[in-house]
Amino acid sequence: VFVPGVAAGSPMYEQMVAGVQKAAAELPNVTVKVLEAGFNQAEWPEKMMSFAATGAYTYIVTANPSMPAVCADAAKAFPRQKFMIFDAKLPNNPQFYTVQYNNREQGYIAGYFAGLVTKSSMKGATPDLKVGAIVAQEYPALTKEMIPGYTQGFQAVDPAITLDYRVIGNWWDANKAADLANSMMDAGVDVILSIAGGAGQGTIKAAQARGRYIVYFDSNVYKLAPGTIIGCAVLDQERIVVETLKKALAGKLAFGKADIVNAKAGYVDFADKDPLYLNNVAADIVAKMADMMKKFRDGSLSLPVPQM
Ligand code: RBF
Repeated sequence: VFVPGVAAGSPMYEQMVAGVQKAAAELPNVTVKVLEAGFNQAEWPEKMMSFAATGAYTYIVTANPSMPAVCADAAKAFPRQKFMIFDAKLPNNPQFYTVQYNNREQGYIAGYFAGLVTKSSMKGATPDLKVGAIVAQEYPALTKEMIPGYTQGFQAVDPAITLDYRVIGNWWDANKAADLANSMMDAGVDVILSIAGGAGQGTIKAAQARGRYIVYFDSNVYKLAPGTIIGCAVLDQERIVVETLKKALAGKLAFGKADIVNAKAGYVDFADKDPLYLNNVAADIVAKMADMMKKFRDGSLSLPVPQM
């Protein structure tokens, strides 16, 4: 498992590692090595090359949308090496299996929730119709899918709602994230979407100190800050990692294929069964979210598949 960053605090990476370990525990003769490649993205291709050069791994498992490009040289140098990349897309290369999420649906779910909260009379909601997003880094899945989906979601609640959007510049600087959060809260923002891995801790702490709200991406993390993190638009990366590894080890995984999964299939969802959600969110918002999520889950609402 090649973690492009650090697993702790990064929901998608924590789920990937957990999924691989779970599959390995259930399958005979599988051993797992986890390499954390750290935050210097310029070093990733070389680290991937060294990882593949060992020849020790039947499959290299990794995750994030930049990894097909990061793996390219290693794949060419070691044509028998197989890669499974989650949260990414690379079709038509028999060394790779990839699966991406419908991040537009994920963004919409977070945005619809944020819109309901900013319009509400919940304790931490301000009179301003302003929602926030603090992101670590810009990349196509974020700027073309997640943020447009988020915007579509809160505008479906009220077209007058506006977005305060800030970029930290890396995935680790919690102090900078807190500064950005405080500056947007000064401007009247009451609910902030965090897509920033470990740096998001700063956003959470800042919102907690001022009684405002966080909507989170990827994993159910209500318990990190109950009553502050009040909505989680989740991806079931752990489940798809387990399923994919089991298929591969049974000789049934179609390498060369690029899959995409969505809310109807249950891999993109809203964590709305947790008491830390139900007990901390106004009942009318819970009801409106349930109506909206029912449509995603039964397929009567769906958003276009990302083309990137
Ligand atoms: N997500 C994290 O939680 N932590 C990270 O360190 C991290 N690093 C990333 C680096 C790059 C170059 C890219 C493109 C994405 C990264 N992601 C990271 C984002 C992650 O793959 C996913 O897009 C978001 O978590 C939203 O689902």
